[in-house]
Amino acid sequence: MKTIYSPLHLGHSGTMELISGAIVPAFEKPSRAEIVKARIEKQGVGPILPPNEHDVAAAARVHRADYIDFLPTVWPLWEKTGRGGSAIPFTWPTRGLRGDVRPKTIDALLGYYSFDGGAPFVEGTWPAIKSSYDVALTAAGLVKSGERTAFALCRPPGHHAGSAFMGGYCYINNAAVVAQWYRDQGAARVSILDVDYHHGNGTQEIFYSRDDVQVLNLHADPMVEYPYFLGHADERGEGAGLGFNHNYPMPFGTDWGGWSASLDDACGHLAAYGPEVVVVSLGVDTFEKDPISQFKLQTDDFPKIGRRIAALNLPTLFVMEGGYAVEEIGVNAVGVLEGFLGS
Ligand code: Q9C
Ligand code: ZN
Repeated sequence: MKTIYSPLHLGHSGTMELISGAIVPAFEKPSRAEIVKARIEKQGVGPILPPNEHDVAAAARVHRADYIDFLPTVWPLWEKTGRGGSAIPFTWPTRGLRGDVRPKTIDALLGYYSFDGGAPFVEGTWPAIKSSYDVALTAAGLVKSGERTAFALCRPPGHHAGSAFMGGYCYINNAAVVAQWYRDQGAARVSILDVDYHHGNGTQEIFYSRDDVQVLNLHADPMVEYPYFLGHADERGEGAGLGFNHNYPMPFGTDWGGWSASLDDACGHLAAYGPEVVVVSLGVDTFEKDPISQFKLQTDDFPKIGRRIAALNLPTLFVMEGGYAVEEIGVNAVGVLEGFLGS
C-alpha cells in the first residue's frame, strides 16, 4: 500500500488555539503527520511517495471559486497590515447580519469565509493546504489506475471545510475533492465514509442535495460536541440527495460496542448503494486518550475498523483527517491500514 506525503505541511504551524476559554498551543500540529509517517516506515506498510502538483481546478469543483481564490491571499493580506502571529477570524455573519455581502478587509474576509476561529493562517499555511490537496489527488490517482487502496497522508485535514468556508483546522475538503474527481473520471457513484470523531459538516454540506456521492458520517452527538450545528440523525439529504446522507451521532463514552454497531449499519447502506470507490475520511480522534474527544476506542479497535472496511471489497482511498493523541496517532492510524491489508 502506497502512502502519499509532502513535507510542505511542516510550514503550517498555528501559533495558538482558543479552546475551553483558554489560549493554548494548537492541537493540530506538524508532529501529527510526522508520527504517522514514522509509523508507516517502522511497520513497513509500503513506499512513501511525494505528490504530483495539480492545479486548483479540481478544488473549484466542490468549493466556490472565490473561496479557493481567497485562500492564497490570506497571509499576504495579513502581513500587509503589519501583523504576525496567526491570521484568525473573530467575527461572523450569523443570524441578523449580512452574510450576502463580501467585505473588503482581511479581518472581515476571514469571518466571511469561515464558521469558526479554528483554521489559522501562518506564512506556510497556503503551501501546506495546496500540498495536502496534491497528496489527496495523487493518492486518488493510484486507486483510479487499479491499486486496491492508497493512503493520502493529508495535513491539514479537510472534512470541516464546506463549499465556501474553512473551520475546525480545515481549509480545502480533500475527501470531497477526490470524491468529485472520481465522478469526473467516470465513476457513477462514490461513497464517503467519515470515521473521524467530529461530524464532517463540510462534506455533508457539499454533497447534501446529490445522489451521486453518498455520505456516511460516524461522530459525537452535535448536541454536545463540535461542530454543534450539523450532524443530527434526521439530516438525510435534500431534493435528489434525499436518502443519500447518513448520520450516526453517538454519546460521549461510546466504545467499540456502540461505535462498531454504527459502522456495521453504515457499511450496510454503503454496500447497498454500490459505489465504484470508497473514500474514507480517516480520523483517529475516537481514541480513548485523545485530548479533545470523548469516545473510548482502544488501540486494538483500529485494525478492526480497517478489517470491516476491507470486507466491503471495494477500491478504497484513505484520507487523513483528525487525531490528536500524538503519541498514539501513528499506531492507531496505521492500525486501520494494517487491518485493511490483513496484516
Ligand atoms: N471542545 C478535526 O478533527 N475544537 N477537527 C473543538 C471542542 C475544534 C477538529 C473544541 C475541533 C476541530 C479535523
Ligand atoms: Zn475530528
